[in-house]
Amino acid sequence: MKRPGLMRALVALFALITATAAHAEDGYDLWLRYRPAPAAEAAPYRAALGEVVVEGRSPTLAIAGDELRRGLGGTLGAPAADAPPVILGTPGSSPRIAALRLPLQAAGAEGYLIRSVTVDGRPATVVAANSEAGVLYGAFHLLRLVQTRRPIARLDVAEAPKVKVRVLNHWDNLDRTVERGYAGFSLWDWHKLPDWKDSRYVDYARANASLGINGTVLNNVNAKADSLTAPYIEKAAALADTFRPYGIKVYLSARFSSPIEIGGLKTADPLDPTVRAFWKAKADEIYRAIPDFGGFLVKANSEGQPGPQDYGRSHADGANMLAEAVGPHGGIVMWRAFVYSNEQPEDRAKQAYNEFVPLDGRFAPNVIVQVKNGAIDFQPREPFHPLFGATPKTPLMLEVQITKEYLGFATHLAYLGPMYEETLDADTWRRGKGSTVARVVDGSLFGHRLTGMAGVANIGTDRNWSGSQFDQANWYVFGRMAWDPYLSSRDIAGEWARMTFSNDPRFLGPVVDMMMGSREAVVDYMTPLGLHHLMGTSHHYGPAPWVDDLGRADWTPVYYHRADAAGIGFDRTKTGSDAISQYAPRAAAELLADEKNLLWFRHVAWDRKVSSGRTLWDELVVRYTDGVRQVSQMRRTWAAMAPHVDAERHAEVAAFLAIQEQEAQWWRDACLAYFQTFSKRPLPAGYAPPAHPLAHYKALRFPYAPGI
Ligand code: GCV
Repeated sequence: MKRPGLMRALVALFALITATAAHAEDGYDLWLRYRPAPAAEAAPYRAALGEVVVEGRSPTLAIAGDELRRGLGGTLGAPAADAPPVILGTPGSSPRIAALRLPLQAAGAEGYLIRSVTVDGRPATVVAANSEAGVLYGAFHLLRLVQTRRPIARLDVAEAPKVKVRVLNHWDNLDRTVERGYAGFSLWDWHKLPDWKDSRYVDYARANASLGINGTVLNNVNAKADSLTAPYIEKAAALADTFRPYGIKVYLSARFSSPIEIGGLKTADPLDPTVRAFWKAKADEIYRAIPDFGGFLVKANSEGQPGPQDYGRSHADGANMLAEAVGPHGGIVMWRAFVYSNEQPEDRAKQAYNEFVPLDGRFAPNVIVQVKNGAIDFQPREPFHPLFGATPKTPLMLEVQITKEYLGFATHLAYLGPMYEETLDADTWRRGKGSTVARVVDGSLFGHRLTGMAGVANIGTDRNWSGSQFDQANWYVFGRMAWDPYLSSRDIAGEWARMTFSNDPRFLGPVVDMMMGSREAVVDYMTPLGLHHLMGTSHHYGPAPWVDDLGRADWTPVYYHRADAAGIGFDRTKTGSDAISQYAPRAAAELLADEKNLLWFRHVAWDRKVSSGRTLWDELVVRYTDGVRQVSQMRRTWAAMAPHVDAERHAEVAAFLAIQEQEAQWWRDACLAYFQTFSKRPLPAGYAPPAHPLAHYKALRFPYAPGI
């Protein structure tokens, strides 16, 4: 008996099941999803990109070929027999590439060319580089063009990284907790290493290589000396072996007091010959296990960490001692400038500059000083760090946080591209107009060849790697900007959204706009107009602007906002701490003129009129409220994207946005309830009072907040 209705229903059900299965995604694949393109979109790529031909044999070249086959196969299906081949290799690995005599000089050690060429009288696409890592980067670039549906007829791409050291800093502890980590536990399974290598290590390496990230610091800057003992060196070597074919070097954070803790010495004084011998021997031992070891990252004399000042020595003495140990092996030392001490009466924002500017010119050539984007600590907004541009003889690398310690952890959607861009584009005016932080970072301002950019990783064991789907975008944008600090954050957001979700313009327009506004929304509902460090004690979750009783004044919010009956804000002009004088005069003038920094640099009367024509108090209420409104708008935007996103990821983002909206409201209400006790002014008409009395917010406790 024919039952066409039932048959149709079954066919429809089957189609639904397969479609759902095909589209069920949890974010594990990141931006390397390689989902099938609709036939019409695939057609020009299928016609242009045929079989992948790897010329030469090496693990890295094989990986590049496999990735291209996987990516093109997934996106376009099996290669068409008559489509021009894609040929990969270096002039050294491939006589055919050598015969093309491509202009590879400018590609340097890690760059590449992608060209439409003629090989053996037939059209072909060639991905060529001087090094195998360059070929791998080129392969990922070609995939990106396909994934983002860029034109590929007559390809002529030439790329080289503008920054040499492009590293993730993992604040991962040996027990697998992650300081300021909101994505589960550390990926590194130290206990099972070196014998068991989790397959995730390879996917981690693939993701990084796809962005051009070429280094990873495995352990927390608040380091344990154990990381430098023989068993842990062997474990790190196993990771280094896995990452090597992906062009990724391993680095370690070094605890300055290791000579005492694991070397049996009585001192860690950097000028003591036995201490120097310890570090030399330790470096030799590491290089025997990891011949391409990148070097050390050091947090010294900061937040209780040991350092050279414990022995009356300078940061340069400490850094140079380690530089001497790794130098013969080609290693570097990344010495952090994140130093401040509450024993000093000086404004915390001034201390790193005061410490490091006098040392300019005293660091060994293989030392680079690592400087956070701002002078306090990864706040939602900070003016650029005054050290940028102030040490012409010392290379500085930029450190940004990818993890969102102060921006709502994993559940707040905040795309950090605009924040990185704001710092990189900032003009230090140290060598006239255009002396941007990007030019300090890429070395062009003062002619440095050792250059770098570091991102504090947001990666953990969560299936989605970063704690949320949109936090993957922050890993992505860090990598892309470390490769080229002049890229636009909007373009990168578009790229990421295309690869991670959809190429549909009905998705891209609203979602890229949402991403671009998202960090500003956080600034508005947490710390508008230059306020900073109002977060809960130690865990930094939620608002606690009232905290005034910690062991150190410079960890309390009241130290930073200084609200009183007269007004609010930290006077860093001449009448106050004069931190502004650490900037070049033109830069100082620009920073002071920008209302975004108002309360960073000035204590302002509650009734002073701001640019909107409102009083400062009213403006604060408006900004806090608007931050919440923006998140509500983000929720609506995302809800409308359901047709374009698989159900699982859509639901996760929607749920997190709901949390963000509640927490934005909490931030607004708690801060306004507290600041109103000083301003003693009513909220402007039409603005709702806080939902609870101040005591309610003050009583909240979060002893198990993540990331501590
Ligand atoms: C790794 C901030 C964080 C600390 C971090 C420190 C640093 O203070 O709260 O967790 O320590 O920065 O960058 O060293």
